[in-house]
Amino acid sequence: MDMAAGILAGDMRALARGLTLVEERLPGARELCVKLAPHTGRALRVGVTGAPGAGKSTLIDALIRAARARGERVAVLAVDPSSPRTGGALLGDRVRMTSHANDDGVFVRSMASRGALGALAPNAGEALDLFDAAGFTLLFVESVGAGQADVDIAAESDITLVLSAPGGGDSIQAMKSGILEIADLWVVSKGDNPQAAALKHELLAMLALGGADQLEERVCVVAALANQGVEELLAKMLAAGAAARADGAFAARRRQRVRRRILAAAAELCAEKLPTDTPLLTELEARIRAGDLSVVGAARALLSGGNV
Ligand SMILES: Nc1nc2c(ncn2[C@@H]2O[C@H](COP(=O)(O)OP(=O)(O)O)[C@@H](O)[C@H]2O)c(=O)[nH]1
Ligand SMILES: [Mg+2]
Repeated sequence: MDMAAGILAGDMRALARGLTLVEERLPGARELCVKLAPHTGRALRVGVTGAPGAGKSTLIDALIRAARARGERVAVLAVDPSSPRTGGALLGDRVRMTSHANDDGVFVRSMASRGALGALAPNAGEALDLFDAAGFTLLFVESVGAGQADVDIAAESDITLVLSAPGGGDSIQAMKSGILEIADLWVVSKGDNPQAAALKHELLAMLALGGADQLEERVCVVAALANQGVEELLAKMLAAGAAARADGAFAARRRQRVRRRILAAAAELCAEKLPTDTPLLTELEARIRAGDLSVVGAARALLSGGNV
């Protein structure tokens, strides 16, 4: 059986091999994605972001349990910053989620983020497509909240959860601007911590200032370790997913996602084509230094083969 057929039939080994192809951009990856594309679009994709230690993996683990009880098949993509220093965090995720190791309705995979700390792996979206084609109905992608990663994670997800934990340095003010805006649901994690209620109020106040609507429903306090608020959060996520499916928001987001991928791939192809050492580049560089041309002007000239 070929790999695409194997994945569609729910063969987990074919899925694992397919994920490696996509992650490493090995030969056959593109063809595989083309074959699977018509079989994607059924699963609900949930992005989970927040600072390291905010409780993302613990929450996902609890959500998996609740979702399995409802008959969902769940796959998790844990995007790990590739720095060797954070190897321990990855190991922590693996250990935590092994509680589902004997359940074939749960599949957990980690992926190195490459690029900047926390940036979503370029092929994370394609990995989610593979999960989707393999018949998983609820997909989580966990990523460390840091600038671009949040934008990426929101773009590849149907629903985005932004976690913040009480105590420590993870105060709302410390969160990067922009991260709060991408959230569909805001989660105060570690609800068993006495400071959780204060964090919720701080969050509500800040979001109200920013003009966010339906705040009371969209801010959730969850104590994942004690399994409190998990079922409620899952119910909200599934309801939001169903509503988005019904009103067309889902389909619109999916179209946007494919367009975004085309543009990213096009930008990459353009970058590959650019010369890095030509007489034209030397000339443009000299003209910038002489005050005759701007950097953007030079870039335009480079793209158009020398016409300034
Ligand atoms: N008290 C408490 N601690 C929690 C809770 N959820 C997670 N933690 C702890 O917070 C730490 C970081 O959790 P983890 O899920 O790895 O965070 P991540 O880096 O965001 O994935 C771990 O030591 C967890 O045991 C919770 O609900 N209550
Ligand atoms: Mg984690």
